[in-house]
Amino acid sequence: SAPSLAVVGVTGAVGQEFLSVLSDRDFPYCSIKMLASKRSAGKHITFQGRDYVVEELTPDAFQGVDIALFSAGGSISKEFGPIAVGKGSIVVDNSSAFRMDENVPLVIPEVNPEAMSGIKVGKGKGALIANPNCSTIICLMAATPLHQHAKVVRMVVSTYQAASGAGAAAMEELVLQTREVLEGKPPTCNIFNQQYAFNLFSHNAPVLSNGYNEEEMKLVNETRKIWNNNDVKVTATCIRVPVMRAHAESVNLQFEKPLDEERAKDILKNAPGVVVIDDRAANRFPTPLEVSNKDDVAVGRIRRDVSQDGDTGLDIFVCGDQIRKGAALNAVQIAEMLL
Ligand code: 11C
Repeated sequence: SAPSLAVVGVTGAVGQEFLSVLSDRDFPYCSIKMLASKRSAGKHITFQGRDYVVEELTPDAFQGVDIALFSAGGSISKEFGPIAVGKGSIVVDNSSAFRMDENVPLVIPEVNPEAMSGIKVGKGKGALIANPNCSTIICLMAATPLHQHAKVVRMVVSTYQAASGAGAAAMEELVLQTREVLEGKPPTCNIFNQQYAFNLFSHNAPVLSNGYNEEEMKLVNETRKIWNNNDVKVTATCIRVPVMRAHAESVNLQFEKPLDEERAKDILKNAPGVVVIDDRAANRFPTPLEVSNKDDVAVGRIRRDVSQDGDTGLDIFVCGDQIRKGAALNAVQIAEMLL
């Protein structure tokens, strides 16, 4: 029979996208609970023609829930994730709370589905599965098919990250600031501590003692875990740009074995969840706008890295919808594998 679902953080940007993706993919369910903080409890949500009242997230909310999709921030996941698991729910968690926990699979369905083998609905056992960070998902959707072919030994990532990664309030602030700057007014800076519209800045995640910010170290550590390879060398620079909801990433790859441009293009054209947009003559390559609200990650600028010997280096440019494949879609694909 169809599973019972709960969406935790349902009023947020990712929570709302969970509902769209569940609907688009005709995800089967017998019931669905809309859960959020006390502040949002009592709001009404229409989903698939039915009216739902948002319920306050409490430990009892998980009674009888088979699959709980969480996107309400790390502290909520830390508190309520284990409670849900204790009640027999399988939690797919979009926060960073459990990603690096060695007992928790960190999964991109197209990349490492085997990491969650054995976890299924109907076994009467709760479990936690972590959704990787959006920048990691988008990067690895393109890098993995090439890695499987020629083995990546080093990867250098530079990101251009959208407002959506910082939530619905950051998206609203980008709109507001753009209007204010155009009207010659000082921009309202509530979410970030500096002007965002017509600007860009180093990612807002906390900076660590090694000089990297947390977002950058997520790319390093999560890649190693997902590829099950602690030897791969990864470095990253993450930047927030005034784009609404899709991340772009420049990815430089160094391989163990040779891989030429044409072969790489063929591999990417055949990779699940990836589209190639690579028209050199027309200077047409992926853009955040054209992947917005789309499921597929787009790859282009596929070219030999002239700084490396032979065919052992490639540069690529990747764009993916942060809220969709970077968060909600990936989580719902994980949920599909539980059935
Ligand atoms: C961003 N990736 O684009 C971040 C937000 O670990 O899930 C999500 C942080 C996380 O700003």
